[in-house]
Amino acid sequence: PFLASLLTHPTFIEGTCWTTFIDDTPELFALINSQNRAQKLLTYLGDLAVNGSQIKGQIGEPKFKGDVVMPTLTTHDAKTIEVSKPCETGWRNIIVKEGPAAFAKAVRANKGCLIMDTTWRDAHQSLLATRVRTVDMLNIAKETSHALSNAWALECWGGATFDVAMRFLYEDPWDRLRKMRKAVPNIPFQMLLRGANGVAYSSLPDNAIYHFCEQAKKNGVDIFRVFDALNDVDQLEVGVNAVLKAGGVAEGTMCYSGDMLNPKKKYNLQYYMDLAEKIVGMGAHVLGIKDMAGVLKPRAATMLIGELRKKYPDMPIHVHTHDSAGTGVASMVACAQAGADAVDAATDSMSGMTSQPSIGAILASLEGGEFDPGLDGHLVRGLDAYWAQLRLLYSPFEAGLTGPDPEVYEHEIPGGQLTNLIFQASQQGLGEKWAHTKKAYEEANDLLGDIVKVTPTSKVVGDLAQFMVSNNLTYDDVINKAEQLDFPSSVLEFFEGLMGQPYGGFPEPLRSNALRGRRKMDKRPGLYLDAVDFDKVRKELKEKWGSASETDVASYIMYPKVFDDYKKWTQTYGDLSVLPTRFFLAKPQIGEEFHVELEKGKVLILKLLAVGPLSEQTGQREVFYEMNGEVRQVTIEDKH
Ligand code: 3PY
Ligand code: ZN
Repeated sequence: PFLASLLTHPTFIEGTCWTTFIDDTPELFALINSQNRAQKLLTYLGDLAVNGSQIKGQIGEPKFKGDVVMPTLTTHDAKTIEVSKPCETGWRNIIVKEGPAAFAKAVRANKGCLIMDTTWRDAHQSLLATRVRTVDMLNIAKETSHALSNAWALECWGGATFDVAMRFLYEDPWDRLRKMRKAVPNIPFQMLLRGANGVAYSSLPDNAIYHFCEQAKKNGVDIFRVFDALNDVDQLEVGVNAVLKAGGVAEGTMCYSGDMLNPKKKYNLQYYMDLAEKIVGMGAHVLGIKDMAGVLKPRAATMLIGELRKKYPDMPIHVHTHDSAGTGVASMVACAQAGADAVDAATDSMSGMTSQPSIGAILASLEGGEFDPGLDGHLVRGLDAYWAQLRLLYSPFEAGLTGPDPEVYEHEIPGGQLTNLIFQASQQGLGEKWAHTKKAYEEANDLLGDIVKVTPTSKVVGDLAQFMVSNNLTYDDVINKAEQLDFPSSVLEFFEGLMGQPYGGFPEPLRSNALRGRRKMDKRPGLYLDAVDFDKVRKELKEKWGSASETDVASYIMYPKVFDDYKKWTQTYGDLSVLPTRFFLAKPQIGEEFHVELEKGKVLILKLLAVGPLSEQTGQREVFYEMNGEVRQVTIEDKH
């Protein structure tokens, strides 16, 4: 019917030029577009039916097979919340109307300790390989805007979500941001920015970071947690300045490492106090403390936050942790009591272990007291009823964590990386090899000079550890044979200075012996990099893909190859961010009906009818789907 309407359209018959035709007949063009999208979607669904999921990291099918039941939100005094529209009250209004400094002042004046919910970013980055898709955030967005209306923020963007969205989920991270923003107008959105590395794994030219922050602010980010993986203040300052220029709330952050309570350790109270002074001096609006491995013990938290609070009475303090050792709730409660303005937590079913501590547990611990976060535990539990189902929907990405790992105090592996390493080790039986990996990680860290470990430096330590395990190298072997060893590239990049300067300097002679004549940067890499030529990038993208939005430009600068692969993929399969996750990860039952809303009001009703036999000649199969009542057929190569 579509082709018939096209061929009989008067403009087409008259043979008027095609572009005028598109301009003058938008309804028909929209039809072509949606027919195209539908066809691409069918190609994806057909491929999934024949070849199974090609999503990297997926093992098996979701445990959750039914329809997700949406929660009813009921307050502690049994009132049901009407969620057809998003809530409009929240801390974001202050940021929007009065700006970052007023926000900082207002949160300081607030008596309780606010909560940032990390469910949409770090929780799934730490537990489910960052695989939670846009559609699943959007489906609970309105409810979230109500239940968490008094939250400090939703951490929902940046960190690994940026590249994983494109690389593994074939989604545009900017599109995710815009859609979430529309659905949650009231709660500040917070992102994680890796200082001069942006959301990449090593430094970019300064103007790329400025451009990125400008786009992030324009598209919906309010608060930027800016850190540097070595606590290198020069690297950190690039990010903070870019956020200030973009008009965002700058949360200048120090990464907490080691054990402040142990006098033999490198990073002591004085180290953090000196660092805080520099961060405050940069003009950051908020002081962030990022305990990426979950090694900030409650007593250390009391001491650190207490000292910072005394020295900086006007500066909001926001603390992040991971619950790897099982002490997350105790530490965050200690932070609240010592004067922190906000602490991080995740929805209960997405909390604990390598994720953030449970929001319900923190609320229960602070409820009714001086530092009550001001959230209704009943509403928060309502949201969790949704996430409990989603956790099962994403079961193919579970790492199989079973309990806390207090050994984290020794190996100091950050949450997300710990999950990855446990997962890899569990594939090999989690036996002796896992114990070896943890030990090797500790030794690799010592070899590199006991560095701060978080993306990207945690990868350097992890790569060196794996290199030692697979080549049977001891600590002494690495030192003694450095001149002959073929070190992993991340280790060489670190030694070159591409990730900034470590506190206390690089380990010598290991650095020189490993680099063997490669360059050594002793200042921040941005000073050596050529500025990005934005016009050139825009032109290149237009030539390749026909268009170049400013957010495309930003994605391409961060991840050129990942962006190109993502674009290629969407040419074949279209934008699949709208496809419900169960049908993105696995084929439906034969005859099972499901709906996809391609765009507002344009719903496809789909049903898998049959997968045909393998054709010996072509190696292909026919897949039959019913789409809005019509039988459609796609031919798919069988890759088995
Ligand atoms: C990231 O950089 O993605 C992190 O989550 C670091 O903790
Ligand atoms: Zn984290």
